[in-house]
Amino acid sequence: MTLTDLGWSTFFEEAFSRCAKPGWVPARLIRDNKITYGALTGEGEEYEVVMSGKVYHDAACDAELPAVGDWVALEIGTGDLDHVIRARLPRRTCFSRKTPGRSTEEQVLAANVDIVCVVTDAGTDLNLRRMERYFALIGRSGARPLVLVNKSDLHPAAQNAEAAAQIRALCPEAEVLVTSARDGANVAAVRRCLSPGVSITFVGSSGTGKSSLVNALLGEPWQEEGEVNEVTGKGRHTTTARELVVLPGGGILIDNPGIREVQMWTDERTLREKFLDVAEIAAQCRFHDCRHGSDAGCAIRAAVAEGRLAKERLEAFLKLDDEVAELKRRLKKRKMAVERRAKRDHRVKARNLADRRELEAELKPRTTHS
Ligand SMILES: Nc1nc2c(ncn2[C@@H]2O[C@H](COP(=O)(O)OP(=O)(O)OP(=O)(O)O)[C@@H](O)[C@H]2O)c(=O)[nH]1
Ligand SMILES: [Mg+2]
Ligand SMILES: [Zn+2]
Repeated sequence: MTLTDLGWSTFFEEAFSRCAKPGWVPARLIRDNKITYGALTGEGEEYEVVMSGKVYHDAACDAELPAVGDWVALEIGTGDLDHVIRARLPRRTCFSRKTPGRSTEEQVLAANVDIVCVVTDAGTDLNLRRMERYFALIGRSGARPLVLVNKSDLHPAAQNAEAAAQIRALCPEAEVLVTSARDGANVAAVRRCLSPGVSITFVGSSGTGKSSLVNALLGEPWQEEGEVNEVTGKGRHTTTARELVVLPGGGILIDNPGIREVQMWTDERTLREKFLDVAEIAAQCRFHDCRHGSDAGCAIRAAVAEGRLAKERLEAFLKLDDEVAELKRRLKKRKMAVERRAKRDHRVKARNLADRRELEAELKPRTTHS
C-alpha cells in the first residue's frame, strides 16, 4: 500500500510539508475509538494514536477535531500508546451534519471523501424529503452524490426504477443506481465509481444495507451485518463506529452507523441551490420578503395553484428555510455564550497569573536566601 492508495495527493503533501517536523509521518485516520483513533500510514501499518494537547486546544469546536478520513501528521513513539497526532491537515472535503439533539455543534461524518453514497431502498425506507436533505448536506461537503436504491431483489423492477427516477429528479447531477447486496446486482457499477485514491462514504438509515454493500465490494465479510426483521423491513442497528477500509482493487470505503436523524447543517446558499426552481418563482413575488403564506402577489402560491410547482416541494422549501433560520439563531446564541465564557476564562487566567506572581514574589526572597 502507498499513501496514494490511501487518498494522499499534492494538496495534502503541501500542507504536510508546511507543518511537519523531523520524525513526523503522514497517516490517515481510519477509526474513531472515542479517546484514541486508528491511523494507517503509507506502509500499511496501523497504529492506535492519541491527539496532542495542542491539536485539542487548537480546535475551536468539535468539528475541528480529527475525524475519520482526516490526514494527520503523526509522531510515532516507542511505546504502545506513545503515537501522537501532532497536527490535523486541512480538509479537501467534509461531510457533516448537525449533532442530534438540541446542540448546534457540527458533527463530521467523513473527512476528505470524494463520494457520499446514500443507501436507501424502493420500499419502506424511501423518503424523498429526507433524500432532499441528504442532497443539501452533500452539496456543501464538496463531495459528489451517489444514491443506491438497494435491496432490488425484494421489489419489482418497475418499483425500483420508479424510485430511482424520483430521486434523480431531485438532484440531476447525482448518480443513482439500483443495487442488491444480496444477489450482487450492480455492485460492479458501484465499484466502477471507485479507483485508487478515491474515497467513498456510505450513509443512510439503519438496515438499508451499507455494511452489506461494503462487504460485497470487498468480496469478503468485513463488517458484521445486522439481522433484518422481514415484517418491518428494518434492520438492527449494528454498525457502531465509523471505519475506513481500503479496497483491494483500489478505492477507500468509510462505513457509517445508520443515521436516524438527518438534521440540516447547511447554509442558505446551498439551500437555495437545491431549490433553484422554487427560488426563481419566489423572485417574482411582489414583496421581496414574501413569506409565501397569505401575502398579496405571491408568485409561489400562484404557481402551486396552477400546478407548475408541487405543493410538497414548496412545503419542503419552507420547512428547510425555517430550520436554517432556527439554526442560525441558535448558533448566534451559542457564539455569545462562548464569548462570554472566553472573557470569564480570560479573567480567571489573569487573576491566577497575578496570584502566582504574588506568590512567586513572596517565595523569592526565601528561595534565593536558602
Ligand atoms: N434482501 C436483501 N437484503 C439485504 C440487502 N442488503 C442488505 N440486506 C440485509 O439487510 C440487513 C441489514 O443490512 P446491514 O448491511 O447490516 O445494514 P446497515 O445499513 O449496515 O445497517 P446499520 O449498520 O445498522 O446502519 C441484513 O440482514 C442484510 O443481510 C439486499 O440487497 N437485499
Ligand atoms: Mg452497518
Ligand atoms: Zn411569495
